[in-house]
Amino acid sequence: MATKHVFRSLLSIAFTAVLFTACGEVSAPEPYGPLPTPQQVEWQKMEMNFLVCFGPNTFTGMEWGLGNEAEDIFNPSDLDCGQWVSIAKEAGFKGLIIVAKHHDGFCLWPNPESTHTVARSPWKDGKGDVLKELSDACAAEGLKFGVYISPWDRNDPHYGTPEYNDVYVKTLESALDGRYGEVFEEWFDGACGEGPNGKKQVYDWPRFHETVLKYQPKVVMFSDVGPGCRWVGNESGIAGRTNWSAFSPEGFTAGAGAPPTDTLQTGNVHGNAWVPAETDVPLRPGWFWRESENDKVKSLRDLVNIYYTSVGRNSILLLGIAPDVTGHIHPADSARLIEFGSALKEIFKNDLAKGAKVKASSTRGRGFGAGNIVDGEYDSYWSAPDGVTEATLTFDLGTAKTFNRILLQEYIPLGQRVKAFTIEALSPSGEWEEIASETTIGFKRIVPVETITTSKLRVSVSSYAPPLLNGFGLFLDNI
Ligand code: FUL
Repeated sequence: MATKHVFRSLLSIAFTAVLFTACGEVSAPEPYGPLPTPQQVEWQKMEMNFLVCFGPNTFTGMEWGLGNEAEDIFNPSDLDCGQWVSIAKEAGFKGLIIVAKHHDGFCLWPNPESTHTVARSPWKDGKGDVLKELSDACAAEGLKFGVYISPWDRNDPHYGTPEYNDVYVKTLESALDGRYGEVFEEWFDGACGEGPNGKKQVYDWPRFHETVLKYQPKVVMFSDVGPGCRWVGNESGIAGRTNWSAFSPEGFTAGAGAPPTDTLQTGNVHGNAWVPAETDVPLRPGWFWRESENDKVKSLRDLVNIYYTSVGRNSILLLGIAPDVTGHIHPADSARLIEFGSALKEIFKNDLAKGAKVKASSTRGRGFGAGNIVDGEYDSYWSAPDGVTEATLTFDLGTAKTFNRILLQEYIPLGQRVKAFTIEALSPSGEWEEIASETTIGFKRIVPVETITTSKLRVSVSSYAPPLLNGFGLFLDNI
């Protein structure tokens, strides 16, 4: 009886296997290396966010306030968070992170742990709350809200003693406990200078992280070394041409204990954690508003180039925005931001690879065909079979197309794999000519090339595991 049962079971497994093969269905590829959480994938899809820098520095013209500024210095005449949000939205940014407390310790919300807050300022008779106004404005427009709460505090008398870690934990709680809704990113600046008593703080990072996660389990935490995302190693808007989201944070800490800046820029090829790079750069020369810098807002060309060297290099862009003393984004800045958003729309509206016929040197099987690369669906991707790490894709554009930007995307939910790729174009005389040779792809890679006209392209990839590509595009930047 038992033998008969086993026989029947084996028969049924064999039948299922035959059916499976007949239908050509194959299983999804195995993941490779460290993987992003679903929140990190969503975060990367945001691509561009504001870092709003506003506080006593706006009124003093300083970059790093001393912490002894009188609270009554903070008095914006017409604070309008709705204006910040609508400019962000129109320019294509998806979230706003507010510098809720900078190194000077002044809190833009009535933090009960501090005496150095908006509650002591003349603004709205001490009844104002910038975090409330901004989180409400974000929610109204469907943008995400994040906070930067500097661990360094030049005002708090406990700073430099173990008690300060308690104060800081309670400060985090009062901004993150849900009273301002969901927080998509918490920004831990690495700066750790001296406090009012001349001492530096020994930060209790595990406790800080635990506190944030307790209230905001879906948050992505930024610091020089993660855990959610890492600093890109400079404030010039430039991620590494090679940029792995894999990273090994062991033995390092934020601030003075961070790895060398070139490691932050490139990540670690065989890193053991998923800690993608965030590229923070101010729109003006400084992070905070200054009258004297109204004519020094970055040019449109600079911003578009920064987009290529950040978002186009597997990073996200965090652009520093400095509202002025009225509490508005100055017209010089808002005009440039809108211009930037329109330029990106203009460049990327016409994908010249749309409708291209794609052939791959090998394909995993049904459901993983080369056509998936150009179908516009994020979760549909081409994959080479198991064991294949070198592959070539040929894109037949039908007719000759003229472009100078080539976009490639890897399907990162299953890891970052591609270590090198070349792009060749078919010349008028029918020869393949190399037009680019690069390393990593990641979530999104935009390769600038000389303007070229061709009807066929060939992309050869070399990777650590079967490559998975879900996006390819050709664009013309005429800005
Ligand atoms: C830096 C800070 O020291 C700047 O003041 C600014 O907040 C920037 C975003 O990060 O490290």
